[in-house]
Amino acid sequence: MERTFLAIKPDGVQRGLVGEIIRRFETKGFTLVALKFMKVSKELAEQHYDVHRERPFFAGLVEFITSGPVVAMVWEGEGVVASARKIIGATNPLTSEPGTIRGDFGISIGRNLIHGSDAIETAQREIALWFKDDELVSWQPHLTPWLKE
Ligand code: DAT
Ligand code: MG
Repeated sequence: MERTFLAIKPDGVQRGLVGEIIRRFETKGFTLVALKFMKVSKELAEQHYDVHRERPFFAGLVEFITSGPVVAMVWEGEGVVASARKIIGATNPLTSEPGTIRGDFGISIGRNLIHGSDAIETAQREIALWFKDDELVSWQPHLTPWLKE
């Protein structure tokens, strides 16, 4: 089953949006597989954002993501990677569609509330980076027959 990695960034935590953000994935019908509240080390932040290492905003991004606690999560479901990206919205909250998390709650690209994996392969890499195998919980929600035929 397809899985994605999501992380509520320090601004989402500081602004008291943890419940609101998790609710959107939960009520959509995706399945929570793992969740932890944690401070991010510089090493983990740099590995997570490795593809952006040469970008001018890299240092600021690492500083921001390590500046306070985050909520790291794995969610499961058919098409969850692309669907979660839609629920999250475009990278710059100023132009994200209303109805998306970033569109509803943000105004700045450097404070865009949540990370979501951008592809299935990226999700696999990020899940392995942030979670140990025994932190991932496989379970069968009783809701499933009411969500899909
Ligand atoms: P996304 O988080 O939508 O996948 P991304 O992978 O292109 O976006 O960039 C990772 C994060 O880096 C993004 O959430 C916010 C920050 N970022 C991206 N472009 C930026 C820019 N031009 N200035 C400042 N921060 C930026
Ligand atoms: Mg990205």
